[in-house]
Amino acid sequence: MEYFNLANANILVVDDQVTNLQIINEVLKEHYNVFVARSGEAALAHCYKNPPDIILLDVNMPGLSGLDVCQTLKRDPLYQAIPIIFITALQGAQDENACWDSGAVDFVRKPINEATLLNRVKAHLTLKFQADALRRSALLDGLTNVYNRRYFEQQIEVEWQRCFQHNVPFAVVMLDVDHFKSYNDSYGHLMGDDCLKAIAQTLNECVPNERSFLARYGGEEFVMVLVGLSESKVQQLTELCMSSVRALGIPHGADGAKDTVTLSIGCCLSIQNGASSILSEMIANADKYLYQAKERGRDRAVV
Ligand code: GH3
Ligand code: MG
Ligand code: MG
Ligand code: MG
Repeated sequence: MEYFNLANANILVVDDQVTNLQIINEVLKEHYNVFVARSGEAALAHCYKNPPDIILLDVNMPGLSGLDVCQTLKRDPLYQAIPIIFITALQGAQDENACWDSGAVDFVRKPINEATLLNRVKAHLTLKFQADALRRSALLDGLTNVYNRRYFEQQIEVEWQRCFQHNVPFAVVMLDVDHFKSYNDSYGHLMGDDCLKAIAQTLNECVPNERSFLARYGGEEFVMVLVGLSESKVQQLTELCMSSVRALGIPHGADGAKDTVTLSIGCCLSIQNGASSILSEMIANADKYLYQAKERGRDRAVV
């Protein structure tokens, strides 16, 4: 069971009445980082800038109501995972149903009971952190801890669309470990696994910016998606990937290998292919260039 440090949790408390904010803040501030907002509009602005781990939300406020805020966040894929607890003086079943229907995870009545509020917040934060951990692990490769194929397939589509719309250069880089079958045959699969982990970590450190990423494509093959790099920068980056892996100095004395573990790289740039190029064709081309790098003797990049 993973341990979650709930004390790092950020809580946003939203209420139009300052006294309510003060009372709730007093209860929570010993345990969590508490932020407050005095309107629905301010709450949304806070979330977009600094998404909290949980929101305690008043229902009746002038301007955007708590229900409006909840519905808005639940519609947005970026924010829908934030749990929302309504805190309200409303008593009727209809009002309560409206809160649940808007997507809240819980409902607490005013005047608040300190123990009830603290325990509910703790329970929902724990669930939120568990769900976050599951979501993360669904997108990471179990052996190397870099992104997995599933993440690659989702994210390359997203980045490709954005780059295409805004005319930003885009590159797909396929990286394959040379003579890896004979590495396993010589050193065993456990050392093979360690080798893949070290390579993945090194390549991950070569990722040049926030929107670019590395994923394990399968077996001993990785893929790097590069966003916003000129052709010469892409070329420098492929050199950096190869030299960083060589610099690990992992011995590989088997037939054909170059004493240390090396990579071959195939890279396809959107600039070369023209703005009309199709994503699947770019991936196929990167693969074709990788094959050429292998044929020409490995330990090289074909861009
Ligand atoms: P080339 O230089 O042409 O790429 O040759 P290669 O031997 O690297 O390529 P090949 O496709 O023949 O073999 C890939 C090997 O990678 C075979 C497979 O056992 C190994 N492999 C794939 N995934 C893993 C893994 O998770 N751990 C280990 N230890 N080996 C793996
Ligand atoms: Mg109110
Ligand atoms: Mg290989
Ligand atoms: Mg391969």
